[in-house]
Amino acid sequence: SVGELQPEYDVLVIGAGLSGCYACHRMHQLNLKVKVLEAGTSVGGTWYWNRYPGARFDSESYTYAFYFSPEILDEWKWTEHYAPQAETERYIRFLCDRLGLWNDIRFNTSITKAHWIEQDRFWHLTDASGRTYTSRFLITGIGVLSNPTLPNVPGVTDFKGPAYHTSRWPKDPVSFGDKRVGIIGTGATAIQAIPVIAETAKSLTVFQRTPNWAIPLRNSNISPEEMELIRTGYPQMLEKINQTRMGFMHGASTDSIWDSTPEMREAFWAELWALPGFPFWLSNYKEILIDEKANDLVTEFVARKIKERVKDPWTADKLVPKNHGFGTRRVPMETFYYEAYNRPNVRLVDLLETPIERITADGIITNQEEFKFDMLIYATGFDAVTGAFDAIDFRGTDSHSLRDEWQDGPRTYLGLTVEHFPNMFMSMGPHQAYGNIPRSIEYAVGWIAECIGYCQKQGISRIEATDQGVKEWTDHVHDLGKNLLSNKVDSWMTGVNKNVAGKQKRIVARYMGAAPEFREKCNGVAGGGYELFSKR
Ligand code: NA7
Repeated sequence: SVGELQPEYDVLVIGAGLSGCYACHRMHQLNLKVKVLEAGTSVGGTWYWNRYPGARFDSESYTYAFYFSPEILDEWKWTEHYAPQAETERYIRFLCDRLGLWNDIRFNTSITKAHWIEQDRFWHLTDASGRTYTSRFLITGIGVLSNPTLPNVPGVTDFKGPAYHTSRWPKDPVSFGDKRVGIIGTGATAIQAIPVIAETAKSLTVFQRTPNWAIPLRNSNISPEEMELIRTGYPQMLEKINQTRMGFMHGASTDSIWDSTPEMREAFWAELWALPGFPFWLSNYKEILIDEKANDLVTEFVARKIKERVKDPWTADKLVPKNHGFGTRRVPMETFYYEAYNRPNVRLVDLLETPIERITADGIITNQEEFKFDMLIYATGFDAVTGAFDAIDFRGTDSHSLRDEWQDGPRTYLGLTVEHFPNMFMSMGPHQAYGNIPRSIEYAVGWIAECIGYCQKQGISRIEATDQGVKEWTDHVHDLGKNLLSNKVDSWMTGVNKNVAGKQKRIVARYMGAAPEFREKCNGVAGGGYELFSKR
């Protein structure tokens, strides 16, 4: 009405990764005034920050991209089955060009506060320089793995040579040629970086706490003819992707491990092992991720594969995980990772046996030995899932603090909304189906856009998850994960980060049902006029 206070924007979006870029596009389609606020100097999110050596997809490039625009899908050509970071960054910039997003993204803008003010019913955001922004709706696209963490060891800032977290890698090329390099961590990131750094470093010392079950990626180039086949096959590919639990082309096998003889198992596993990418993890016997006995069998197979590839028996043994079974943490995909340890310039240090005592000006001291380095690399991971939320002071109605509300684990409705946080929507927040993340983003942002469109049409100025909605969804998400072995293991997927105070305890961070069921449930809520939301 005349004289009513208007916010600066209809919609503010935090983060210009895949979520933020797609959200910007969908808001354009609704003719809404939108601004995307991004901490970095360009678009890409995960694929902007993670430019460490060896960074690449370990999902097929053509399934790990957007499908919403047939024109964009048709025009873009991937050159590798598992795209390296630079190619993905180019792809996201291309998206922004084609969709005309650049003018609505503000860079170098790190949001520190996001407060809902009931008086004007606006979101009030503040950036690190103190500038404020207001909007009616808020969409977070702040990532699942975006808040990097350093090891909680004494002296972590004392090292005087170059030291990089893999997720804050410099844009200028880094050379390892004459350098003694130390790297801490052996997660998916380190497993990509180690073989590449080992090729040129004078020496590379790997500090491992928990080994992981990595399997071969088997990347290869895509010829123009093959790309042509991929392009014509997109509709069938999408049909398949839409049916699988994790949103990849690889569905779970319906075969029971208990119907197979040892010979049949061996043959099946050899077949899966030879395939590129995720099939060994995702298309394996249906019991391996829920039944400990089944898991033991497949674990034994992978242990054998690792030991065959590493020459030094001590190192080979240390690289085999002892405390968790195959597939119960995120499975890193590797390209000659294990062979890297056969090089004379690479050495493994087992931190379970010889823990780090401190980091010094020129290296690392364990309880056994002093190491001197010219460069240190922290491949130590992230304060995952809720970490990006904790880094911003989110306040809802009556100054409810999101950090406080989620202290014992996140509570959400559909993973998309939170009680006490009206008009706020999360893309890739906790309790969403992750798996193939771009697929999940396309769905989540699409749902959010439809909800905002609905509010516009119905004259709703304030929509908020109800207590009942949050309770039912949170209970449902907790139930879904009960049988999974992965929920009994510490990892970023269970919200554990030993470097962060208050993150020592396992939580249910993700929706662990099948992606089609997630979408069906969310579609039902929307179709019913946004059930269990309060609307005014
Ligand atoms: P991850 O998978 O969380 O790995 C982090 C690694 O760093 C892991 O090996 C940790 O050992 C290690 N770490 C962390 N803190 C320490 C300390 N204080 N001392 C020694 N070692 C430490 O992160 P990534 O970046 O590799 O991968 C993240 C995801 O990105 C990945 O799963 C894919 O989905 C893509 P720990 O296991 O905690 O013993």
